[in-house]
Amino acid sequence: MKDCYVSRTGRSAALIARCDPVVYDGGRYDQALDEARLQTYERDGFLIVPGVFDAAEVEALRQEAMELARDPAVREGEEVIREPGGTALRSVFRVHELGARLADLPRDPRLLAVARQILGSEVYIHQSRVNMKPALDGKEFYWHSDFETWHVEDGMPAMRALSCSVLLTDNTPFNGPLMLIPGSHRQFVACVGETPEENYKRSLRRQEVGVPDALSLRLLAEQGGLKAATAPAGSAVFFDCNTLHGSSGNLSPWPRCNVFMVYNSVDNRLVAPFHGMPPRPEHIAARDRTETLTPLSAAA
Ligand code: 6CS
Ligand code: FE
Repeated sequence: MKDCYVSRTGRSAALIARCDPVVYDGGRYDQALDEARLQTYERDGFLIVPGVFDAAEVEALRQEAMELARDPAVREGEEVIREPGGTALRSVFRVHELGARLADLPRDPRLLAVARQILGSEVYIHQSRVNMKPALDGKEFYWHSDFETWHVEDGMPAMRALSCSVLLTDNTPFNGPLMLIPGSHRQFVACVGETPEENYKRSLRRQEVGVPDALSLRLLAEQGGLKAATAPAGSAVFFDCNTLHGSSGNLSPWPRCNVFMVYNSVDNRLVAPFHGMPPRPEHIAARDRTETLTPLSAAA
C-alpha cells in the first residue's frame, strides 16, 4: 500500500498536503449536520456543538466516569494512564466497554449520525477514553495530530476517522480546554525522530515523539489561528483525525473531564502499523472488536 503520510523516518520535518477528503459523500445518511455546520467542519477541521446533552444526562455520564476512575479493578488495569511524575489519573481508555452509559454513548444518534454523515459510511469505535485533567494537577497534552500516531503506530490507512469529545464538565479558559488549530487538518505534518518500541507506554503520559516541529506549528497557527473549545458541560466537539490540537495543564481548582469517542470508517480498518513494529494493544486501537455501530433505538 502506497503510504501518503510518511512520518518519523529520520528525515527532516515536512508538510504534506492531505490526500483524503474531509467530508465524505454521506448522501445516504441522515443530514445530522445542516449545510452551514458541515461547511464549518470541512473548513476548520472541527465543530463545537453546545447543548447536545442535558444536565441530567451529563451528570449520569460524569458519575459513571468517576465511578470507573475509583474502581480498584479499573485502577489496576492497563486502561488507566497516570499523570507524568505523579499518580493522579490522566486517562481511562476503552471506557465504551467498561461502563453501561458509556457503552451507549457512541451509539447515541446525536453523535453516531454526525460520524456517519461526515465519514460517509458505517463506523466503529477505534478508541475511547476519558481524559480526567484533574483540578490543580492535570498536565498538558502537547500539540499533535491524532492521525499521525494512529497511522504510524496503529496502521490507520487514511484520514477517514473523527473524534467526538463530550464535555462532562464546563470547559473554561482556566481548566485546560481542548485547543485546536483551524485548517491544520489539511496539512499532514511529517514528524522527525524514530518511534521507540512500545512508545505508547510513555506517549500517553507525555507525548514527545510524533509531535509537530515548532516551525510547522507556527506556520499553521499563523494561517489558521488558535481556538480554545470553551463550552458548557453537555457540549460536543467533533474534530477530524488530523486536526492539530492540544491542551494546557489545569491550574484551576476544578477538573476538566471530557469523554472521547473515536469513530473510524469501516472502510478504513487498521492494517499493519506503518512504523513496521508490532501494533499497539486492543484497548488503545481496536483491531478485533470493530463491530459496526447500530443506533440506539429511541425507546432505549
Ligand atoms: O496515541 C493516542 O492514541 C492518544 N494520544 C493523544 C495525545 N491523543 C489521541 C489519543 O488519545
Ligand atoms: Fe489527541
